[in-house]
Amino acid sequence: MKIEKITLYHIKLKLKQPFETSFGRIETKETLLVKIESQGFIGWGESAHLTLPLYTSEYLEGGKTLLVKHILSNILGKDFKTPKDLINTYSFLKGNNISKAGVEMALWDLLARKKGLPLYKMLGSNNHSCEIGVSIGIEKDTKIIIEKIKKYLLEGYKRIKIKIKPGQDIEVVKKIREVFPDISLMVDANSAYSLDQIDIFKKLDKYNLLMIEQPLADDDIIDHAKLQKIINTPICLDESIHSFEDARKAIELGSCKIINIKPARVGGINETIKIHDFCQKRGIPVWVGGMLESGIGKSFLDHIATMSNFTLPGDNSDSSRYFEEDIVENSRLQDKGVINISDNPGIGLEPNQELLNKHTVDKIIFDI
Ligand code: OSB
Ligand code: MG
Repeated sequence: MKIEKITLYHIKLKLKQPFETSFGRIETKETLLVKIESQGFIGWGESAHLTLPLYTSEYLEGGKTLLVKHILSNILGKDFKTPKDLINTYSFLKGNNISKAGVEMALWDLLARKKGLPLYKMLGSNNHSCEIGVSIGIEKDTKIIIEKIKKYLLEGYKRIKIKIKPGQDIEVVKKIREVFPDISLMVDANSAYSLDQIDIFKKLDKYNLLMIEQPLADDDIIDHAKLQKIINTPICLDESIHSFEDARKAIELGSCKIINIKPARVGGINETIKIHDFCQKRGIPVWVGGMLESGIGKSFLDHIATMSNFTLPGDNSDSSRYFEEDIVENSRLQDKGVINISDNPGIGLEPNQELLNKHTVDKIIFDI
């Protein structure tokens, strides 16, 4: 389809509560929405950057410049039959997967809408629901985390993830396990540790955690393999996996038993499918990770999480978990920790125009 018009929206959504991880604290989610238009159809995508390069080396202003100057301006007026055709136009640009993912996903949405198919059918799934978990940030007092867990369990979330950092790890898990001995619980360290701190992981190993997400540095897949040999709890990689090649190498080395696939981090849906299929062949379960996306980005995660090897609940929580006000309203039906995806074409929803205008801080239009 020939791309006739592109609009890039830079939006700001206030979080209900700050979200703290070992790399920092996020109070407002800034994110980029990509809208592409062709033959009367519209496709939406989201490049869910963070404002600073704390999680990966990408960050919003850098990604925005790249999109404006070198990606969006270059694809305007071009004709794409498949997402691969689109990827070929920018694959010479290294990295910057979060930026690329927003455009790639917008094309998937556009192609699905043109065909009149919900995205999950384009991905080959027949299943139209997925189970969701929730990711809880670091708090000063573990009592606050315990209250949050109670609330989220009542809302039906199927898996609880808590963020840890040195000094706020074993004790926090111990206290949570005293109150909730059997819940599906995992921890995410966001690369805050090194192998010198192996004793911490040996202790965490006793708490029957579903997995430990990204304990060591993103480029430390050798040390992750050493750690995985010593502990029984499965290691899940997040930051280390930017591509199918990264996943292949990590699995070959035994660096993890689970992978968190974030379409944003790997450049979109094409790479997501490659990683998903490879992991399935190797018996590595996957789940869909999030970047505190708006309802647009999250709805992609819902569709993706229907694929057959996404056997663990994802971080595609409901908008009500994140924002005072999202740009998508009442969109993603949540029934006791399960998202039931609509059969509308594409991702099946659009931003509310009024809310989008209200939360847009910058808008750039490309027109032929
Ligand atoms: O490590 O998975 C992560 C949010 C921003 C950056 C990195 C991470 C996260 C989360 C929250 O854990 C995921 C979500 O609920 O969207
Ligand atoms: Mg993570």
